Formats: sequence, structure tokens, C-alpha cells
Amino acid sequence: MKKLRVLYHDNCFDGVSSAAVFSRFYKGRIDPEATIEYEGLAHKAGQLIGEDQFGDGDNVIVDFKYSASDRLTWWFDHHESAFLSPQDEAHFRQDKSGLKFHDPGYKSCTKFIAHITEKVFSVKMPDLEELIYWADIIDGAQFADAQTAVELEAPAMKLMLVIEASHQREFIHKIIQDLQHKTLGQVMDDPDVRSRFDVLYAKHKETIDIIRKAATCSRGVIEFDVSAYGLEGYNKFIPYYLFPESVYCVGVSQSPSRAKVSVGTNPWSTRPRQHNLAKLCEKYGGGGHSVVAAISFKPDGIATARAAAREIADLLQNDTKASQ
Ligand SMILES: [Mn+2]
Repeated sequence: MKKLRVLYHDNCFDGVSSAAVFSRFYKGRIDPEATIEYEGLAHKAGQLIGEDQFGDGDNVIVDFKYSASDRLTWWFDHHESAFLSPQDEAHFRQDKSGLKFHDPGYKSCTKFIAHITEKVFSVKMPDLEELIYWADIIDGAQFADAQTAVELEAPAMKLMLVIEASHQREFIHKIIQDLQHKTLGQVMDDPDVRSRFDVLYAKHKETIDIIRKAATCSRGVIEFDVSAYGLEGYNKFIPYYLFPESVYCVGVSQSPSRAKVSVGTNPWSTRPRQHNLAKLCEKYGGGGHSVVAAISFKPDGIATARAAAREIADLLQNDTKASQ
């Protein structure tokens, strides 16, 4: 009887789904009697996965950076930045096991695993199609509309809220086990999952109200300042849900560790985007992607953050006016 340890990207719908899909594959193709353990991994700057995090049987990392450890048996990742160092990348390129896979062209690691296990190992898991579909939508932020992203009607979206906010290992590991043979609706029907969702959903609704009261939208640009409310994390699609006609969003928030300006593009806007937001934020010491970027300031730098947010909003407003 084999032993497997699954190291997965913690508090992430795609990480948890990847763990479930790989476990199903492993039991179907490698050893139906395998004992499987789970270990969540979180991003910390420059930190390697410690040798003590690997088990003494087979080890797989899913939806997370490569490790050059001899104890790593399988690896699947779809992140652009999958290697901590050129040495790690060289180690992966020289690997002859045929059990390590990287393709940044995939929107989710779950779909990547499902494709590889079918194409390379001839294992089909048609009953997991729903999970694979939703992991791809969620990790790739490919929501059909703002309602899907914010109203959280679909069981997958409800489960996403629960997975992202829950830090008890046993609870997440039970979800990984359930996802291997239940529908997403059945997983959500678990009373423990349901009661956690209810609490988180009430908070989510409060957040929508806070942003609704704080936000204005002028010339295609939403501006809001929620620094007085201590919102740590919030669903980043809420502003576009409230102002469907918007093109950009500039938000100011405050946590104990920093004051923050978040700048984003409405993914459902039909108007062409004129600016690279990463470049715009770099001028203030921030960065990110072309469609979503941010700037962090010291915790007492809220006035500077507000001034930067206003400047950026003004620039984007003139831009959207010019393009009309
Ligand atoms: Mn992922």
C-alpha cells in the first residue's frame, strides 16, 4: 500500500480542487488503497518548501512552485513564476521522471492536471467535469458577468468564499476528500460548510453596502475610500457590480500593516482599455498587471495614498472622456 502526501496551494479554490483531482487520479491509476495526507502551502517571499514538509512515500506539489528536492515525485503548476531560482528551473528541465509538468498557458492547475492525466495516463474523470469547469472560471477570473462574481449563486462560488477564508486544516482536508466523489452542491450541503458560508456571506453583503455608500462613479472611473472600515480583503468585483458602466476603479483601503491604493479595470467593460495600470502604479512605487495593480504605503501614509488615488483617478477620467 502506497503513501502519498499532497502539497497544495492553500486557501485557493484551484489549489484545493487540484488536490482533489490529483488524489482521484492517484487512487484510480497508481494505488486504490493509497493512504493520502494533505499539506497546504502559502506564499512567503523567497522561501523554499522545507524538507520536513515532504512525507516518506510519494509526494506531489499542485498549483505551487517547484521544489528541487529528491523527495518530490510529481509536480503540476500553471504559474508564470513557477521557479524560485534559475537552478530550480534547470533541475526541472533535466528531470527524466516524466511525472513533473508545467504549462503557464492553462488558466487553472485543476484543468491542467485533468488534461495531463487523460492525455498521458489515459485516466478520465467525467464526474469531476463540474469541478474542473469552475476551477478554470474562478482561477482565470473568467466570470460571465459581475452578478456571477458577486452574488455567489453557484455552489462553486459559495465554496470559493468558504475555502478562501477558512484556515483550519482538518476542515479544508475534509472538503478535498468530499470533492473527489460529490457534486459541488452536495459539498455545500454539509452543515459545517453551510454555517461557515452563512457567516461569511453576511459579511460579504455588509462589504457590498459599505462600498455602495463609499463609492462614486464619474466619467467611467469608480472612486472609493474604505480606509475607515478596516476591510482586510473584499471581493474585487463588487465595484463593477455596483457600476456596470464603469471602465476603471480606484480604491483606497487601510489595514494595520499598510495603506493601499488598488487600481483595476472592469473586466466586463466593452470600452477598450487605454492604460497599463502596472506602469501607472510603478510611478508611485507600486506594480502588478496591466489590468489590475496596486500601491502600498506605510500604515500612517493614508493622506499620501489618498492623494495618489485622486491623481490616478483624474488621469483615467480624462482618458475615458477623450475616448468617448
Ligand atoms: Mn492556480
